[in-house]
Amino acid sequence: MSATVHPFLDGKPKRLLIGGQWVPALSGRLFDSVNPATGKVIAQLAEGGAEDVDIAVAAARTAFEGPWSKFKPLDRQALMLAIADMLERRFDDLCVLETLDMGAPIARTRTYKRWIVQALRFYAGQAVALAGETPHNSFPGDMFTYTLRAPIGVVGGIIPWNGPLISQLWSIGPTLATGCTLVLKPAEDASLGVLRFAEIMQEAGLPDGVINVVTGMGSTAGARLAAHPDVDKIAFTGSTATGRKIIEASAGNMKRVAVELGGKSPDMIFADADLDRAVPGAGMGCFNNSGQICYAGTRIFVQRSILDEFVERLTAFSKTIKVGDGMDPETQLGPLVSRRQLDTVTGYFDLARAEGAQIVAGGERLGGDLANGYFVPPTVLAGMTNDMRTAREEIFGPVASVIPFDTEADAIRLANDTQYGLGGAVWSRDVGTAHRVARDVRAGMMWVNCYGATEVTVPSEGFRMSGYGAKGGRRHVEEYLYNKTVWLNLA
Ligand code: TXE
Repeated sequence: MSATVHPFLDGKPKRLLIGGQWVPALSGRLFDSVNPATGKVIAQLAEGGAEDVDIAVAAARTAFEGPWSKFKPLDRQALMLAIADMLERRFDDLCVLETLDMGAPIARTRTYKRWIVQALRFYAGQAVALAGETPHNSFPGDMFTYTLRAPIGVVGGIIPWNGPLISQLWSIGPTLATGCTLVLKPAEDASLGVLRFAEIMQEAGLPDGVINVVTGMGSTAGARLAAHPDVDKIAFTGSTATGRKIIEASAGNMKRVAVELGGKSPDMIFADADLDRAVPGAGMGCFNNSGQICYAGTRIFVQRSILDEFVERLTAFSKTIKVGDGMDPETQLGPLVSRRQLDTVTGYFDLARAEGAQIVAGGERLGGDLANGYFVPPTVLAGMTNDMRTAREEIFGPVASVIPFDTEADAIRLANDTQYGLGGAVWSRDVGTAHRVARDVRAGMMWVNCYGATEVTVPSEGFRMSGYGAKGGRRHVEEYLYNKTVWLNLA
């Protein structure tokens, strides 16, 4: 194991959080957490299995029906605000851990602080804004009707590795706001920040069993959570293939399901766009977090009259990006998360060559000082068509496919020629073009003259094979509640 660089990495195996206690997996099994910048093991974690998930679900049920149900909205709000305050003071601790665990540059993980603290405060506000309705009815006799918005119960949160500190908030926030309880299964490639976050929540007063964390494999712990008969809802973020399994597994007890899945989002650059903004905007819209973002703009459609200039400028821009160990504050792109992800992405480099694409920037694993880590540079593919596999499949690496179009109608047709529907952008100075394209592309999020703006107060959700279920905004909170209609006979 590498030298300790963070107090949380003290050489002791990490445990599961179940019912407020930190416990080993019942099987005693452990798995390694690897720093993708060095390829070295930085911690060992308990490998929770189906039997640990069962105990965690029981603890979540006990908390839901017991002490936690006595927490009034103002009490839940106070807890969330206390967690937000504590995180605000401790955030450096978390962002360093996230960088060591999954590779994202510290310059990026530091920016999560604003987002996470604001998210907790937003959901804290929602806790005191839950309300039913008193609809007027026309039922014969003297009847009074009202609706209650009741917490759905025990939620299973299954999250990926590409930004776990943020991903976990998408289920922790609405769980605490509504009075649900949670069993969280982080990704095997990046669980450390989630475990540390749970410790901080406990210090801030989180009651036992309200949030439980079971680290472990997707095929065992994750699958059990998705199929568990006493889990009322699954909130999943991850691949489309696993999302389909989650939906199937949830059918056993008709769980509510929210799935945020993959994408192959279009970014359309019209000839009248301000290229000084569009080139870096589209570039980082694709390369950010080493391309490991669900809504990354990986298909860059460029109007033919500016194609050569755009490719030249994007190539030049990609070469200015500093790739390296995320702990260096100058680093803009860190490594890919794992050896497996590295193999996937370099496999697509080979496929792109075989399909006849021109690799005008990047396209090789980085060596030299970075040879032990899982580094690839920003990669620009030209000579592409939208029907190549490289342009159709989610790569989840910093790989931009540049594809020409002629007319606005072509751009929209190509943008929609995908199984996905998560995000997309249009760059143009013409307000009509911008609005028509934003209206006609079938995706859950569209950006005009920018890429990737998101905010917890604003709902967003995928479409088609990118999944369903809101994240952010009031709608997100509503998905953790069910509607109960009560009829009173006043006669
Ligand atoms: O994803 P999985 P993986 C895409 C991206 C990436 C590919 C594979 O293209 O290259 O998926 O990544 C848990 N039942 N995205 O294999 O399998 C797993 O333990 C229940 C896009 O890492 O979806 C982890 O916690 N759970 C994406 C979580 O699911 C299961 C983010 C995600 O892992 C399970 C990540 C099962 N049968 C990958 N199998 C995005 N949309 O942001 C696995 N898991």
